[in-house]
Order: sequence, then C-alpha cells, then structure tokens
Amino acid sequence: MKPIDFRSDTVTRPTPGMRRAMAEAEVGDDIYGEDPTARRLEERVAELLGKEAALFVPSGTQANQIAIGLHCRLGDEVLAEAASHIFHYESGGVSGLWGVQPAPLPGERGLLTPEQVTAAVRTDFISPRSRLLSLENTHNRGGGKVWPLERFRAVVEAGRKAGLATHLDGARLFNAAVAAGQPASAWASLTDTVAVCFSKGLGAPVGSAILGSKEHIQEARRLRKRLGGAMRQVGIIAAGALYAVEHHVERLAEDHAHARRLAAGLAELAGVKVDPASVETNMLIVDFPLPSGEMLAKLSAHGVLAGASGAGPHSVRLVTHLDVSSADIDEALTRIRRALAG
Ligand code: TLP
Repeated sequence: MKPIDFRSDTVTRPTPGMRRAMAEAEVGDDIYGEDPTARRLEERVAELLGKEAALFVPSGTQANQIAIGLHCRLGDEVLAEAASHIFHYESGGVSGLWGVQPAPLPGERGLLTPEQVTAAVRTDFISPRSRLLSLENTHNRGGGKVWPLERFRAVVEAGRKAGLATHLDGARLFNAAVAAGQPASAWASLTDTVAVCFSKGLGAPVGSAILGSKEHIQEARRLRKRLGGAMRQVGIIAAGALYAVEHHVERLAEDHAHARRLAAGLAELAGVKVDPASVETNMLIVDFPLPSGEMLAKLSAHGVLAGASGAGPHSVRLVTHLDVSSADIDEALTRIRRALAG
C-alpha cells in the first residue's frame, strides 16, 4: 500500500516537466555571477513580488536567517509571533548565529495587532534594542492562516513607526495570494525584506529566495557566502524553482480545496475535532481522540502519514500538496476511518 503523505508540502517529487527543465538548464558558476538560470529566476521573482532584487538561497531557513543578519546587530531583539518558524524551527539561529534575542508575542493563529507591536517596542538603554519585526504568511503553526492584507499593512506600519525594520517569512506566500485572490506582491511590497520558498507548495525539490532593495541583496550575497549557501552550477536547481513559479502557482487552489474536503470528511468522524471553516490554505490542524504519537503510529500503519502540530497533546497537522490527488483525499478518509475503528 502506497502511503498518502500529509507530513508536509515539502515531500513532493519533481514532475516530468520540471525534471526536463532541470536537465536542460543553462548553467554557469554562480559565485562568479555566471549562472544565467539563477539570474532569470531572481529577476522573475523580484518582478512578481515587487522588490528591487532577489537572491536564490538553498532553504527558507537560510533566507530568514540572512534577513536577521541584514537587519540586526549583536544584542538586538527580533519581534515575531511566539509560534513563528524563526523561533521554533530554525535550530536557534536567531541567537546562535547573530546574537539576537527573541521577543515572542502571543498571537491569534499567528496574527498580531498593531497595538501589540507598538507596546512591545523597547526604547530604554537597559533593554535590548528592538530592531526587527518578522511576520509569517501563511502562518505555519497557525494552521496555514492567511494574514488579511489590511491587518498586515497596519501591523507593518506600527513596526515602521516605532523604527523597526520589517521582514516577511513568505515560505507559503503564494498559498496566501491564491487563497485571498491578491497578488503576492500585495504583502511583499510592504516589508523591507521577504523570504519565499519554491520547495513547499510550489513543488520544487530545493530552493528559496531572499528579496529586498539592491543594497540589502548585495549584503545578503555576503551573508549567504558566510553561511555556506553560495553554490556553483546552481541553475540545475534554480530551473526547478523557475518551472515551479511559472507552472505551479494557480494550481495551489486545488491543494486548498483538497484540504477543505479532507477537513469536512474528518469533522464527521466521532471523536475528531476540526473546524472546516478554519482551513484557509493547504493545512489542517486536527485533534484526534488519541495522543498524537499514538495516533500518528496508527495512521502510518494504515497508510496515512502526518505530523504532530505542536498545538496540543492530541493535535496533528496534515498538509495537502502537488502529490496528493483528489482520489487520495477519498482514500485517506477511508484509511483514517479504518485507523480509528481498529
Ligand atoms: N517548514 C517546515 C518545517 O520546518 C516545520 C514544514 O514542514 O512546514 N518558514 C516557514 C513558515 C516554514 O514553514 C518553513 C518550513 C521554513 C520557513 C523553512 O524552510 P526550509 O525547510 O526550506 O528551511
């Protein structure tokens, strides 16, 4: 039985068209600035997101960490929602790489208010210098929550007024854009820097980008080298990312519809708690009757892979993506029903 894999949208395999684009990519040594495919990708993404410049990097984690390195000095503080990826899943990079202190703000599914940001900024010399506001759209631990554009604008504005630099962790910004029916640039143009990933919902095997002003990206190039992220004939993977940007954005609507359908099916099962109305993009946070470790083992034995969400002892995260079809959703519901009965 082939497992249906809802652990993350990072698990996708390149499609035949993507593999062809990668195999045929024109390449050169990118540390000499000679890789034409990486250049094309960077220009295309900068144009799509309304930023002056972009830099291809190996991962979303590195894109976020470069942003912290760009904006902060030793001893500064970065404000972000408490459950944000930069605090939870980047191996302590905020403090370990840059000597920066986290200022975690409690949010509602990852969203903050302008008042909260204003109140959190510290101005006395005894406290760390509040320096960067980092927001995440969609919000991962918020269950794929989309930042409503006007609220995002107001929060960024509050940060800017208080003298903070602003960063958007847009690992799944294209999911937000498709779900809200707005261009990705609507959010991206508001912050100083933006990180986007090609290896999540867009289905590329590797790669992310950091975007900002020409000056920021020039300095980002130095930080990428320092972190060991400058690569040579990188066009091979940049071609997969470029293919993803050109072919896999609009189809994210299918993943969102699959997530909603999965939630609606699960909501009918006894003892399973999920609110289908809360599913905005490609993620579901579901409470099962068993503790998540036990439940995940049971699901796996029945051919359904998922992960703990971190939201509570019974909470599981399921993520839809390019390699989960509409038939897989029906089959997954049958298997989950069986797992709960068995
Ligand atoms: N998220 C992964 C795990 O790290 C949790 C996932 O499976 O969702 N920002 C956000 C909002 C992310 O969700 C992720 C990946 C990243 C950054 C980091 O991207 P990578 O894995 O490319 O370093």
